[in-house]
Amino acid sequence: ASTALPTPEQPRTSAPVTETSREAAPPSVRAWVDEIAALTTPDRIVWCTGSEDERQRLLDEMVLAGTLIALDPALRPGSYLARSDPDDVARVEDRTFICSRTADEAGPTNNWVDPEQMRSRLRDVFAGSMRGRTMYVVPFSMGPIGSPLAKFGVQITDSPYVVVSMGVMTRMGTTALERITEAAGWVPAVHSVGAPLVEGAVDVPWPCNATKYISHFPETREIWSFGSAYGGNALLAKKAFALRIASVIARDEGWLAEHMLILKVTNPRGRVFHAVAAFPSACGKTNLAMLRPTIPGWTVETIGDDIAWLAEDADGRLRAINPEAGFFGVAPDTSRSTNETAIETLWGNTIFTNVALDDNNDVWWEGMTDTVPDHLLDWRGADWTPSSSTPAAHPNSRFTVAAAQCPSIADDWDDPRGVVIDAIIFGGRRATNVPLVVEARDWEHGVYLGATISSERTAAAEGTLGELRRDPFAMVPFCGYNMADYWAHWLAVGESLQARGTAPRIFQVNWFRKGENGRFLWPGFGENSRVLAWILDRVDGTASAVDSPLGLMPAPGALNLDGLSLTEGARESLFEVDRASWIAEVDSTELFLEGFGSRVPAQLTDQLGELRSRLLG
Ligand code: GTP
Ligand code: SPV
Ligand code: MN
Repeated sequence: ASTALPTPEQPRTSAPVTETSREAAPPSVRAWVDEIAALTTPDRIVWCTGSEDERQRLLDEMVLAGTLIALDPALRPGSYLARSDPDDVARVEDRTFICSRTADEAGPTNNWVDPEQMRSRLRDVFAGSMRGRTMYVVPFSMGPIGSPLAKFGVQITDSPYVVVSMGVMTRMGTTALERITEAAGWVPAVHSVGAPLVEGAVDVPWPCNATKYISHFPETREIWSFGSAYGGNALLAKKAFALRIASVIARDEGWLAEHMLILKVTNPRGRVFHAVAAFPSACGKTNLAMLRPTIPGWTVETIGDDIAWLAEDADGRLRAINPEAGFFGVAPDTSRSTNETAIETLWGNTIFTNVALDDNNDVWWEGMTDTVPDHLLDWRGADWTPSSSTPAAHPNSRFTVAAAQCPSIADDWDDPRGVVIDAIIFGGRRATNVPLVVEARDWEHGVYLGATISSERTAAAEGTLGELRRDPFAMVPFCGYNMADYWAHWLAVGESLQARGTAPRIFQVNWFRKGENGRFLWPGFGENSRVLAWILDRVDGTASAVDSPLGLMPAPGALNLDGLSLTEGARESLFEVDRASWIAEVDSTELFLEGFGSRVPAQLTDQLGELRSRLLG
């Protein structure tokens, strides 16, 4: 019997109950599972069905084991808090490896290790790594099952937290397994927390290993992840498959796998648009995807918040699907005033990781409410008061929740055909220089804008906060091959679209420019609808623009600022192009491009030259 659901309108959080066994799997999956079991020597093997019963059983087991804390069901039904190991809180980019045949194929932005050398290291660390634990076999589909754009994978993991999270983030279980065929192909992903339980040892709430390997083999399309149970390190369908491996498949098959949100916008005249936007980690994708417009007549609906797969359809139009089925979103600063839609999505059936626990057994994080609770348990479980010197929630604390539970989810969000894309937006977190919005002159200029994005580092990955780094297309941590070849691939896709007159327009935005007082010049969040309106009016042919060295900017009056009280001079500062600092920017871009040697497409060095002469002109 199925577990009683908290409310009648609760959507499915995983696939329906169906009978399964290893017999449902094609021989290649069975043989691989046997091989990994022989290597990792788990005590038990469980083939996951994705049923509600299975999910509840795993949740109950994790509560008993101390991995999860059940929140008060009257306040937040079906919801749990996980506290990770304090050393396992974000993606580990310096332990993320692209093991292509040659270092050149991985390119200068990836950590490359020779595949044979990595295989032998992995064999050593995975040998016996699941002793005393259960090995779960987790079949999944990225994209609506039956979509021509969808792809299958199977993750093996010894973490029940990962199983339950994969059940939210993907279409997981028997419905996926039954459709995996040798012909369709599937991506194998092996994951172990790397903490075998030897005879009589007691487990810890969040097992992991100080040594981590997040390894990808682009040629054989394999993923091996060891030592972490956190987010992108461990939910291998997400960044490892849907971006790093998928970007390689996409290059070979002529489509695009991108770190992009997808949204649907309806203008006051009822015209529907779809747009995608790539911003680096923790730079506003979830917030833009769930935006509530502050300007009248506009509606924004959500299709995806992190990853988009885009391909040309039979009519030559670029279509996008969201390969995921859930959100793994940043908690801090999510509030009714910044992202009311997210707050409403999180009413129940949510797994929170590394947020604070209040005295009512509910969650809290910095920026959630105006008033700060007098007492909390912080993300490590220690007493916390407003006078504490460390944040109550970890800066990269997150929520995991089904997309179907989002009140702004679009009716076409899981359309197997995907949605036709009208605009592509690139962005980053830049306190200086980069204007609020710029339109690219054409596809090549748009690719230049995407390729030269830089952004201040956030807590989404281990590293120095605030440090400026290049993050082309927001894909530096996620591109499975040489970034210069990736730019060439974007140019090739654009050539085909431009030839058919169907290429989406490309824009660059920056919500994070600061004034001299160090405060954001732009209010952001719902007010970003004003920028979206200009972008889509440009697509519609109804908004005017003026030229600038950087590209096209809103003509005076074209950006709707009605009812918005910007500080004195903010409108000008948001669009200011300081020639001296832009020439410095161009110099640094030139050095950056030189790092890729002769692989850099000539179109991009041409764009750089044109930008320099416009700035000097
Ligand atoms: P990942 O899940 O790591 O890929 O992040 P994301 O790109 O989805 O970023 P998200 O929307 O979660 O936002 C990250 C942080 O930026 C949050 O703390 C937001 O509150 C903040 N943020 C988002 N949009 C805006 C904005 O328009 N203005 C300002 N000032 N902050 C924003
Ligand atoms: C990101 O870092 O871009 C995320 C979180 O979306 S993770 O899944 O950990 O990659
Ligand atoms: Mn992301």
